[in-house]
Amino acid sequence: MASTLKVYHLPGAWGLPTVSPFCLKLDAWLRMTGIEHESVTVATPFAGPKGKAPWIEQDGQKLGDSTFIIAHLAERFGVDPDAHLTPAQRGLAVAIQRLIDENLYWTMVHDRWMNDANWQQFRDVVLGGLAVPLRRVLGPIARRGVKKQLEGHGMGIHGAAEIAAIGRRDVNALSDILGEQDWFFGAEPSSTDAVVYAQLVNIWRAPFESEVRRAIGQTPNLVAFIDRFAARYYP
Ligand SMILES: N[C@@H](CCC(=O)N[C@@H](CS)C(=O)NCC(=O)O)C(=O)O
Repeated sequence: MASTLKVYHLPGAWGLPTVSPFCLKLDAWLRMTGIEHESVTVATPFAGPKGKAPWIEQDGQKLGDSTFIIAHLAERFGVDPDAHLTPAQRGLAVAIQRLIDENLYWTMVHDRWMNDANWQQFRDVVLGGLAVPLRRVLGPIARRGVKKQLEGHGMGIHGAAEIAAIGRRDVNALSDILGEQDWFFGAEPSSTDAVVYAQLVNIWRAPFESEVRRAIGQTPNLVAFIDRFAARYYP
């Protein structure tokens, strides 16, 4: 018999089970599919097989990366919340996921970590699982590491106003794709809704001033979408 599926994620705040959009994406997808598991909160992502959160462990095997994990679990448990999608919608689902995971996410990282006022608050959230003296030492080191990641990705070479414009454009694109629909692909939720919710709610619910957060506030259909998803999967 298979051992319990363990899902490792970073700590939560602001009423969210985790402040990591990738961890929340997986958590939301697990809620959507009803796969039984044990959630384990970790203070740092370093024990994961890729040094990032989330990761899972079952039968002595670890697997990292939310997208690989979801593909693995869908096959292992024979579930597919995307079964109703047309080929064109499947293509669009990949494009939306890339927009969020590979672009919009990095605007949020910039706003949380590089904006001084936001960082004063966020450091105690993101390092909240560590003892206070360790937090004080690790905070600046972690911040320098994230700055390097941002530059390596490419987002970090832009100025704050440019990053805001990039994020605003992503948010408006998502709003245009959703339009009047309840879910990104019509009347039934799919994995894309978990991807979008996890990222948007992490910007929307965080008490940080940012242009991207303001952009979400100016798209009533996305705000309604966040509330709809939360009401259905996080009542
Ligand atoms: N592609 C990965 C990205 C995971 C990721 O970047 N997780 C962040 C937390 S939101 C992390 O663990 N960062 C730690 C680090 O980069 O040192 C996924 O989809 O799971």
